[in-house]
Amino acid sequence: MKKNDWKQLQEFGSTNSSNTICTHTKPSEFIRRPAVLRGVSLGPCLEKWTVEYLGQKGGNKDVKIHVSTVPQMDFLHKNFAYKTLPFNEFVKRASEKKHSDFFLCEDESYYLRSLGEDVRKEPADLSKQFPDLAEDFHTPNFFEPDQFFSSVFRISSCGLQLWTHYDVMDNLLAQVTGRKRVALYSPQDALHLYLSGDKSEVLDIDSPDLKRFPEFVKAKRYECVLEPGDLLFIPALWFHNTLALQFGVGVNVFWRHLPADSYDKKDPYGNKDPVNATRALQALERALHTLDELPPDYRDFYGRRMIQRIQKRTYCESPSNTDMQEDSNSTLPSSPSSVPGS
Ligand SMILES: O=C(O)CCC(=O)C(=O)O
Repeated sequence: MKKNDWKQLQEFGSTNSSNTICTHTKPSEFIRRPAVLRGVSLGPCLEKWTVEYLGQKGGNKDVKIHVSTVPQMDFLHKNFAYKTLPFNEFVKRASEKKHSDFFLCEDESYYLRSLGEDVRKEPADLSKQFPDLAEDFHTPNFFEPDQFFSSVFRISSCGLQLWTHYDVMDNLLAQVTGRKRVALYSPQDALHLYLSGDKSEVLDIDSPDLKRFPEFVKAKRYECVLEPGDLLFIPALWFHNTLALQFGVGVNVFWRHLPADSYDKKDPYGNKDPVNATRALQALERALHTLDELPPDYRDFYGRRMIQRIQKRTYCESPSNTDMQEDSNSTLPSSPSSVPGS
């Protein structure tokens, strides 16, 4: 595989043809932006992972799944139920449009985000939870083995849409079967996304309620459609929203691109803010609490000055500046070798 096969995503609706802006030739140009690599040899999974085969090899191990009456899942208002099914039964149901056995209604939608053995402590790892299937799935080594954090099954009914969120680790989303649309937003657009924790309150990104979310129009959308054999690089902090255009199976692999002690140790999902960010947010809360003791016009005055100071100290000068930094940490390391089930 050649590095220059990666294509960075371009802004959605741009007049450039296709979803790529250019083909990069130098690894150092591989900046912390989403990029897609098409037609990767992901191993035998590309041929083998039919519903029947997944059922046979994955067996009847219980999996915890999301089930909803509507395909657009909403974590903030919990419009879905957590249910448990044997893996083989889950895959069968997720692949059908109408179900003879169901929990909520005959056309309910299913989603699996696989979990570790001890869901509160251990990140998911395909090679531990589904060793026979993990053998079929190979990804190129884009990071050192000790950076590996988790590998997660993403199996969705046709039409299933997952809420917009960010994760704190770098991530490769591999599409094995089915097609999936992925929309992404830059971390620099966070303030236009109406965040509640790591999730956006704007559920319907295609037809947003602009009375409630007027700033959303300012968020630049990047988009691609993943086909079997495609890998999408989702850098940490980039927001993403997925829509399964068909029943499909994907695997995503997270790795730590910051030093290991930057991350919260009790975070099996890889979505808790880095330790220093959490501390800074707590310190801000304390600072605001201190300001509460002053009269409103003083709070306003010092609040504005604090904002300016934070901006000066933390903002990258301009989006294009961060994009163009040549930082070896910000590149995807390349290696032609493969590891099964990593
Ligand atoms: O593919 C999906 O359904 C969701 C992927 C995702 O959220 C991720 O890769 O972090």
